[in-house]
Amino acid sequence: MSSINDQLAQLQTDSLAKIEQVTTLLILEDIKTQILGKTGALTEILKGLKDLPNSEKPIIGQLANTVKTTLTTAIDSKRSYLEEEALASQLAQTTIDITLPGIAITIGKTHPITQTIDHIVSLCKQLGFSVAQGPDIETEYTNFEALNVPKNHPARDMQDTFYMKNGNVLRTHTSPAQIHAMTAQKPPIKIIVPGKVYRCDADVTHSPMFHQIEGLYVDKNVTFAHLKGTLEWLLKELFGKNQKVRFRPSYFPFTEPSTEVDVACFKCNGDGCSLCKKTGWLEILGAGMVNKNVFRHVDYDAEQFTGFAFGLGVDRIAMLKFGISDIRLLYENDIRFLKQF
Ligand code: FA5
Repeated sequence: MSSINDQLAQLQTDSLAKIEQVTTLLILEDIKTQILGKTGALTEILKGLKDLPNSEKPIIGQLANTVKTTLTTAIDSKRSYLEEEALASQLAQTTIDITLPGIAITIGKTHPITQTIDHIVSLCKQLGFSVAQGPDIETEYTNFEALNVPKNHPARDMQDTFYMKNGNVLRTHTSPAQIHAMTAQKPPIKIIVPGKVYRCDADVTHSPMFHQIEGLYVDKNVTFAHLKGTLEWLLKELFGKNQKVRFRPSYFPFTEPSTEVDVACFKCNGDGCSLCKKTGWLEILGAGMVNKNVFRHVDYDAEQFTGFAFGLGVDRIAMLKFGISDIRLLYENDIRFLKQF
């Protein structure tokens, strides 16, 4: 008995010393197998148990368990220590140097088109207009017929239309929003409708998708003077008092009389250049007094009410405001271009 007893004591002392000196997790696992594994030192010693008298077996068995627990505890605590040490050294290697310059975060800006829409909307609100919406897809009826442009009318050629397979159209202007608004509400009505419009048209001043802001004011005694005063004030606020502006007689089936407004070309200051097609002017809006035939479509009493409407070309206004000489730049999403506004 004393021999096994001694062997167990010796195993414990030697093993604790070895565990104490271990420096890596790999070696620790190796030592564990050598001591406590199926064919390890402890198992070897316990093979002698069978030769002991029965009375001594439980005492030695108990001792063996104590040794096993002591060594297992020592191995476990050494393992925790080594793991913590490995983690600490890994963290030390990956420390962030907070003195290094950071990566600059680019801050987005409002697109020049949106800036222009926001500006015009805020000016119109000062005049008492409220903001309404209309859909991008319209029926031929709302986009044309209700606006006094019957089928086969030559005025349909004024706007190169994108037709859909089901016969609907991508709205060619924001004017159908007039029909939606007047169908839903009786006069007085004073709204603006900003939105995207679509035409099969592309060059330096024409884009297949562009933006308009529709204006509509219907009440008793609304006259052309109200229209002219509104637009003159709006354009002065937008471009400054010195900007040259002209009103020209024009034709729209949905207004009578009608006008178009041009602003002196910013590129040549009115002398004539490729941007303004040698005219010295850029057309920015169409307008007029609402045609009585339109009132008939929405069941408004044309004897009692009059109204004016206008359609501003937002992209052209943005080009003038920011000095952009090609409308397509607005849609290329080149960050170097957009950063400038
Ligand atoms: C119209 O679209 C009328 N609905 C405007 C209107 C409304 C008249 C209410 C009377 C009453 P026009 O096709 O001229 O009109 O277009 C209006 C403005 O949109 C033009 O003055 C121009 O500034 C702009 N515009 C027209 N086509 C394009 C295009 N392809 N790209 C960019 N801007 C355009």
